[in-house]
Amino acid sequence: MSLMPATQIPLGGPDLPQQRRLVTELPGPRSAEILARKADAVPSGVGHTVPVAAVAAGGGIVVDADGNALIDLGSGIAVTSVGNAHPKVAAAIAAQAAQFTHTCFMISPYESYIAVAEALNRLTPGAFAKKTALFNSGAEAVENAIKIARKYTGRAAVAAFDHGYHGRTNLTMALTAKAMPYKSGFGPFAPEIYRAPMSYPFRDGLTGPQAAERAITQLEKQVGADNLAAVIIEPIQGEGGFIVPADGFLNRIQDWCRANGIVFIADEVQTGFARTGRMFASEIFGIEPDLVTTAKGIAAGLPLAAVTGRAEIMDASHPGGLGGTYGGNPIACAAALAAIDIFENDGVIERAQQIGALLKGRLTAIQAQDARIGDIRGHGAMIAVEFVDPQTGAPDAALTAAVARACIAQGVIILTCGTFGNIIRFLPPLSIGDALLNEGIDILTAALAAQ
Ligand code: PLZ
Repeated sequence: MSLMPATQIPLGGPDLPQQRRLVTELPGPRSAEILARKADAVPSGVGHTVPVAAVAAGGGIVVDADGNALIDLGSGIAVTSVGNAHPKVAAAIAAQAAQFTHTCFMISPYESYIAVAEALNRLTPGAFAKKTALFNSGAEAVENAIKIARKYTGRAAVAAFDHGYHGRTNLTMALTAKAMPYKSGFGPFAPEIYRAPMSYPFRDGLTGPQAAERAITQLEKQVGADNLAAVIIEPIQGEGGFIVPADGFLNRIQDWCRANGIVFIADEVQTGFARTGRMFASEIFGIEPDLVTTAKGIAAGLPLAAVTGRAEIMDASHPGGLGGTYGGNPIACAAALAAIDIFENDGVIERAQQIGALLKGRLTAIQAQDARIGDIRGHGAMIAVEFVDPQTGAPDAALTAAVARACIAQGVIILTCGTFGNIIRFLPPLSIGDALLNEGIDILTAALAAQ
């Protein structure tokens, strides 16, 4: 075993040199050794995208065990939005860890959980009275939102959308659309989950109201509005391909839910907390969901998730019906309070907007020269490129995978997504500088030209 000597491991955070630097091929020898141990010790079902072992991260850089510095265009899937190892977050974590690490909020409550709940009640869309319950992961938040909606309505059926992603637990696998890799062989799935067609302007050519009528008609005919406890939707779909619904789609679905006593749930696990250039993506569309699920960016990397929503719905559960040993862990809450302070006061939302403008500008210029880029879409620092066959418009997953592989080999952490695997998505930390963003796009441009 030849782990990097501790003296050579840099501290993470914003002081990390903001420069891409490759000192070995990827993986270098130390990462290769650690990944060989992974292969022996960790099941192959737990995959990885970038073949390096991380030792430090900050700003827009991830450093690996061989001293390579990679450009981070993924934020650990939209999590480290305030920047990895942000000093305010690290200090809050350290202070709380020295105070107490756990009492269980259901045994002896503590103030930081309540303060996170108050912040979410204030920050999520909608001026109505709200309450918040905390959990550990996005999937757990989604599970609890469905529990709450069922209890409130006394109904069983739940509708989710084509291309939707809501997690990997049994109920959330049922809500998730894509079979491979998320569901295949892992069933049977939870019952009473129904799927409706999504608004996908690039592929369906429908207006928002037209796409909404299509979805509503299908749900009315195949499920029945009276049977539906909840409709759950990502305002901008994440894993499914950064699909931005056409204007008016979400509003019409929300109105139909209201008219029919159906709880309208926005899954903002990926879109939440400044990612889209708004605190929540729901604001872009002017919707006020009954319940909002959040996770990822909320606590800068610590496991924390929330369900926030109308007080009368949130209060539907009998006492003791909601909870979990770790939900709202005090260290995660300390991290969340620090992260929320940064989101609110340190210009992070504006930075997301700038990143979006830079990315869209650069990508549009590439598209003008390259018909394989079928669509560029997204908001803020949640931008995607859809690769197609220029003749037929068919999704080109092979090209997408080849470009992503080439970028990663050059030290740019690039993520793909989409039902058809033909989308490259940009989810940089909002602490990344323009120079690294531009360099990342330069490398992508060269990788695309070489295919
Ligand atoms: N809802 C909208 O994006 C998580 C999944 C990564 P957890 N997305 C990343 C993977 O391959 O497992 C996600 C999401 C939306 C729910 C979730 C689930 O959040 O914290 O991963 O459980």
